Amino acid sequence: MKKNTRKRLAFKDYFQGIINGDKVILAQAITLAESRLKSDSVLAEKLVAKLIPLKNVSIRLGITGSPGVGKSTFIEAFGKYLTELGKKVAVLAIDPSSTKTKGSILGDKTRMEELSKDPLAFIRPTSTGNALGGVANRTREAVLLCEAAGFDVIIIETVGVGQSETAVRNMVDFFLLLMLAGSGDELQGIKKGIMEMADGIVVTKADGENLKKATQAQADFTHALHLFQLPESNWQARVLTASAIEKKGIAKTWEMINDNLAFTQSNKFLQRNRQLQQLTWFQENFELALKESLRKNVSIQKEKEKLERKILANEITPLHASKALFKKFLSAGNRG
Ligand SMILES: Nc1nc2c(ncn2[C@@H]2O[C@H](COP(=O)(O)OP(=O)(O)OP(=O)(O)O)[C@@H](O)[C@H]2O)c(=O)[nH]1
Ligand SMILES: [Mg+2]
Repeated sequence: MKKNTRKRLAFKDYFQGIINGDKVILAQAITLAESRLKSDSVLAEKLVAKLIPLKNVSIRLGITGSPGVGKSTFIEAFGKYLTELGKKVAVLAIDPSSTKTKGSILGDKTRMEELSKDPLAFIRPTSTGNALGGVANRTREAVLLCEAAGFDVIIIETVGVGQSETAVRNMVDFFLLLMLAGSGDELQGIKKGIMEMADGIVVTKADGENLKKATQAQADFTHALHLFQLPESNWQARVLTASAIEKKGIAKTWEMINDNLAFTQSNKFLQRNRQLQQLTWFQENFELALKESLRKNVSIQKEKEKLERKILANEITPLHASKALFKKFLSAGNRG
């Protein structure tokens, strides 16, 4: 909506602003990367390419958990802890729910109120909207832009609703799962997959009446994790408890992350993982480009509709139809 009225800066102004760590310009550059306008995304890509060689080496953290588990409150406390250590912290909150309402984003802003006022922090809610597969791309670009702006720790927050977790897992060094004691989280099959991706679990809201349950859940999750095979990093995931409200377990979480980084640095996994993530990025983009060219190709789309009708009329099998379409794409498709 406001795309048309948004003022665009000159390339050198984005570049210089980011190098200077200017948060306003950083935010504008991320908007550019998220824009659906071709000219914007081209400019953003150019910017990222030019900034990559100059970027700071940061720690990339993914934080996930079910709605209401306490992600934002935890990040607020954790982020404040880090800025007090003198670290510059960027938070990119991916919000898959915000197509319909802006509620969650506004909520996040108020929940991270202190952190958002902190001169060492930068908070950026990102609506995934209806971006088709482009979310991962945009977030990666945003990460690189934050690194170029000198941030030491980049936190990517995502709600635990499936797809976005895998995407975030593929762009971070450490993946933290927040869980609530006695919420039934531990029993759900879906959670097992997410637990297997985690380098650490923090049982949230370990305070007041909840403390005992949280300590029990810690033991249960630790037991469950030991039943899993060790991941490629060979790192045994740990389980902690924390209370963001009482500021407990925050320092321990940072310690766990640092232990993991030291461990994966010494066994060389850290570096290799980042390289593999580069390859994933490459592959995903190539596939996106293929899909895009397919979608835009009028003659292929026409042929596709024709074949769809034939499939429905039982005149051709889906397998034959897909082969026929692919053949057409190979011969003429890429010329439009
Ligand atoms: N007792 C207690 N309550 C907490 C703690 N952390 C968060 N809460 C409460 O739990 C509720 C949800 O917290 P959020 O931080 O918004 O949770 P979230 O995971 O970011 O939620 P979504 O963004 O909606 O997925 C709020 O009412 C918080 O006040 C904690 O450490 N202790
Ligand atoms: Mg939140």
